[in-house]
Amino acid sequence: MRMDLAGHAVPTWGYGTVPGPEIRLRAGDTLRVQLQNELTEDTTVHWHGLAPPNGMDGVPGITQDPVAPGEGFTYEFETPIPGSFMYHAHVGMQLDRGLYGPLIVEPRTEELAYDREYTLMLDDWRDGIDAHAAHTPTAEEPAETDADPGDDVSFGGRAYPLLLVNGRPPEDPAVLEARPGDRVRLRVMNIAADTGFRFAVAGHRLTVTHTDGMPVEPTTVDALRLGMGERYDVLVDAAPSGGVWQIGVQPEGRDGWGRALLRCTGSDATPPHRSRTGRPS
Ligand SMILES: [Cu+2]
Repeated sequence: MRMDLAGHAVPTWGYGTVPGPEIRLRAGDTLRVQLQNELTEDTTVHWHGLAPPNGMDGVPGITQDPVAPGEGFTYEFETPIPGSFMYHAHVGMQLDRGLYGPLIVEPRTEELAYDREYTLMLDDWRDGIDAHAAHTPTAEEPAETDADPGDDVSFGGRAYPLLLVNGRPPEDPAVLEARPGDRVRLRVMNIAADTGFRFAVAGHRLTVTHTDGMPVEPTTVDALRLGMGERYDVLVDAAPSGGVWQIGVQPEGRDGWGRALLRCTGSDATPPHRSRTGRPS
């Protein structure tokens, strides 16, 4: 498929959209997903954070035979535990592309009170990006033969120059709408292959209610750190005065940033765009 990165159509592999369609069910429901492999190589789907029977867990060679090109597989299992989860391809580097999506299991009775909710999937990205700085020898980065073997590996996301929030680069951010004073539930998920993130909402505090799908003693913080695969559910009270606020995502240990916007009804202002180094442009 092609996806739009701020006006640039880039080729990638995805489940129709990036992220893929949200799967939402209730605790105790049966998840049933028909996979049809239209890729040129084997694939499987892994249900990140869920605990399905082994044969449905999508780890090729360990829990499931890979699904060959042109073949299909029906995933079917019960989802007894509520929480914020993810699904993604689990063959080779397929997860590095767009083959992922959110999976929400709602509790039978929701104990949290909030006015609206959004899911934010944080990703590091390279498909369609020409300048793979970390893979091109430069004066600063000598050719691989002279380099530390570690340079062959993208520690800290160096091979993923772009950061996406819900499949969108900072130049074209997702906009979360709320009314002033709304209590907003955010399900924040790190689906990146190689990047830890710091996450914050300008001018707002975050009350953490769940980590990795499990309820925790509510804790109010300024920012979160999410390792790869982690999910945090937070409550945010949109500013009573309204306005447009940056939802900022900063990679740990390197330059760059990603963002979405929290826009209160009646506010048209757009915060100034900032360059990928985080400095105003
Ligand atoms: Cu996973």
